[in-house]
Amino acid sequence: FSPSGFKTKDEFEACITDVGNSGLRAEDLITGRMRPACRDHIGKIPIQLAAYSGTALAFRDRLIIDWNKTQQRQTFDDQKRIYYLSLEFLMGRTLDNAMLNVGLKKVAKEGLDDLGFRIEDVINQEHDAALGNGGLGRLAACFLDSLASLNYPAWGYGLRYRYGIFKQDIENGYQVEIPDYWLDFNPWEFARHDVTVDVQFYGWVNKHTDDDGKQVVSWQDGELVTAVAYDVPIPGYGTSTVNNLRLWSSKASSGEFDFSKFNSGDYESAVADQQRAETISAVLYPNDNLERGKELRLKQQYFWCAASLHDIVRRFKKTQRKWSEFPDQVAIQLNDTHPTLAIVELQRILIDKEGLEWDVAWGIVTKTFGYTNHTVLPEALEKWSVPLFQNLLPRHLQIIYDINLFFLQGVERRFPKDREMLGRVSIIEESQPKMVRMAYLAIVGSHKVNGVAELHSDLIKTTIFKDFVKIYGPDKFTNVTNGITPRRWLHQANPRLSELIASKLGGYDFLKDLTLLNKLEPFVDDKDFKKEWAEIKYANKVRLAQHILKTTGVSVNPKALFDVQVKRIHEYKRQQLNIFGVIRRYLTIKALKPEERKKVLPRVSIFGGKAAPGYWMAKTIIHLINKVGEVVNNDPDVGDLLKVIFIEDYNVSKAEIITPASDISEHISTAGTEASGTSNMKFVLNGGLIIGTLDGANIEITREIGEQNVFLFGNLSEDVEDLRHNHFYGESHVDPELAKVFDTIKAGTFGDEGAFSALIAAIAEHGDYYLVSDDFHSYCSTQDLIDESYKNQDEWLSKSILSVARMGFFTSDRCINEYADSIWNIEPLQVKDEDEVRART
Ligand code: Z16
Repeated sequence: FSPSGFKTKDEFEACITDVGNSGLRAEDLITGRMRPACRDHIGKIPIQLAAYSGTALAFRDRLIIDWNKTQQRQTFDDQKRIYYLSLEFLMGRTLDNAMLNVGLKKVAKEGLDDLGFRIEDVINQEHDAALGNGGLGRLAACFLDSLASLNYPAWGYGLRYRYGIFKQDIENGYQVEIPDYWLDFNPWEFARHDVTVDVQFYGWVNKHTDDDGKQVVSWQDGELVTAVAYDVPIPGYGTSTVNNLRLWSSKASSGEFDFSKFNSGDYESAVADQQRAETISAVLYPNDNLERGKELRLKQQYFWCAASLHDIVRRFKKTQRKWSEFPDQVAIQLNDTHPTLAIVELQRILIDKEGLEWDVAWGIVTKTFGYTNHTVLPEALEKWSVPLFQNLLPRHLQIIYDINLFFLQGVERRFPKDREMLGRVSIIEESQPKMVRMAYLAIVGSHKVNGVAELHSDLIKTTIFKDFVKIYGPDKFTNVTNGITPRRWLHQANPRLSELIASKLGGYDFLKDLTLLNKLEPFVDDKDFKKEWAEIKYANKVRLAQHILKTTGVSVNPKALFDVQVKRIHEYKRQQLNIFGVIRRYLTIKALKPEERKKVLPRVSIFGGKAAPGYWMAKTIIHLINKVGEVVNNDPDVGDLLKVIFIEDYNVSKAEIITPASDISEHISTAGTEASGTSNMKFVLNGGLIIGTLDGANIEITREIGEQNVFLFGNLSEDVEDLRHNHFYGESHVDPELAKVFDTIKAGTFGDEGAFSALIAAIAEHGDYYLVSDDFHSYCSTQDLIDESYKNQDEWLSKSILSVARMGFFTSDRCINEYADSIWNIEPLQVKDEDEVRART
């Protein structure tokens, strides 16, 4: 038995009391290697923390072996690889997932039990890896899980932020941001001090002609920053494949950095130089669906793209192939426009460093890249000012101008009569200052562009990228509807439901082929099955109620209907519509006579989500939710009939508790604004029903699970433009029920009414861009319908079961297979039978 090869609980125990094969004992971890804050707490929490590190290191050792094997096999096999470039990877916790993927959670549970630990407590010691904002970052994490589970040779590339998304505290009803320093003890990363890349910034471009009369271009001077690789193992479920996520960390370049300054009295400026370099990977920008054009953000983007491209090219060159074979070996997917500079960087490497002709190089580049768009919101589309670019990346700006020139020449030839077209599609916007339009650059430099749900993919073709469809034809644009990994979002988050399903389906195969869930349909009339289904939901609600009590001090009745909206706070996602609806409900209850109140279905309205620190209106919405909660939760007329909860610091590990506990969840964005949404999928997969607009993936969810199982409301995306127009030019008025809600707020019922005036004015006076008033009536009557439906528990359960049975389509495994077939042209690696894993818990 080797420490990393444990199979039984006894071997596992030996392993963790000896802390894997690291030579450390648990005491060493407490006294020697833990941060001082933990050492001070010896005897309180750190013993749990030691159990966590012991367990994590034992599993990590195990993963390393498969990781090395996978990497060797991929190198030996030398197939085409997919590189997923994402500025965000919202991974959450790793240990639980690793235990389940390796198939040894049961062994670990029993071993920890023997040693006097509860596995849940041990799992809860781990800090979330929160290197993302919301849907986009979590999608990248789900994709990594699917890529490994399906044995695709794949790498993720990202940034190793020292601070992830901020931690959210609520103080007096206001959001307060606390830095998320998460790297104190992270057993899941491996510093690769042997893998570094020097990345250049600023400087100037030298063009001259060499002896053969060939033009040579070089980018000179400026400053160098070193990228250091940190590798994170990504285990697949039920397979020995362990892929790699490579995150870059910035530090002062040893070539550049002047160590003599330290000694020569210039200590301060030496430290400043070092800090400036380290600043690049210091912090994740906390905006979701908003780009602000800050220089440091552009630096992050180039730093990460340059390091990743260098790494990819270095790996390719080892194979001694011709450059023309590059697209047969390498596919690169751009997760939004954040990594668009990778296109320019590859072109630069090929023409300036490798000496290829422009056209040959450009052919290779466009065959290599694919671009995924995640939004149509104009404020989220990246644009960089030309002067900023010129200063930071002078050579890249020249290449962009050349790309644009050749592109526009082609357009002019094809559409000689349409002069205005050139201005519309130019990569350079002729504004003051000029701007580089990154989405256009990404389209021109890729062979495929995809949206993330059907409606969204149609919308980009008919609105923001309409001209490009004319230029390239419709085949360049495609749809890949988002998905989620059922391993984390069903099996891990809701183990009892997963177990019940497995008991009926004869095993856990559905976790690898989610369409097998349809075999649940016959059980929709099975009384015992339904009873168990209901009990599991109830148990999950009890667990959430305990969390709510512990964190907010409010006691909620788990028998009430749990209504959940958890996601980033944004006007387009319309948490304000939800809270206005809650206020209306409060007013309705207050107006009832005591005996009438007995007929009201108790409801708990649960909110969670972060506002970008600079997004004032979003913060106002959080404030209102909390103020409404204070009043409603303490009103004796209301009691259990209505509770309003704001769960602090919504993140991946909280989502794992919240998602399985919802009866209804809200996906109520203004039609046409939410590209896809992915929490909608998570909730339905866990047996919750949804209320939603005809937006994003709600539409496809409805198609799959049946209209009778979804509570739809609101205006359609095709009518939004006219409605907005009417707000200004037609007769428009605030919905009368909504007006009563506004009056209540203005009367000071929820504290200082001035605090909320901007929120009301946006709707009543400034054009109601998000159609809150237009949709209010329809929203409220649909909520009333939900109350009625919930009273018929038998029918409700049938809807819940049928919905789960029909969710097979929304696995991220299906997405990844679609990307692999239609965009990347890659095949899974054959994994030998003896390497295939192992009984599962
Ligand atoms: C983001 O999370 C999304 C889009 C975007 O432009 C930027 C960020 Cl940080 C989200 C979309 O809003 C959401 O609808 C979608 O489901 C998700 O990306 C994944 O595609």
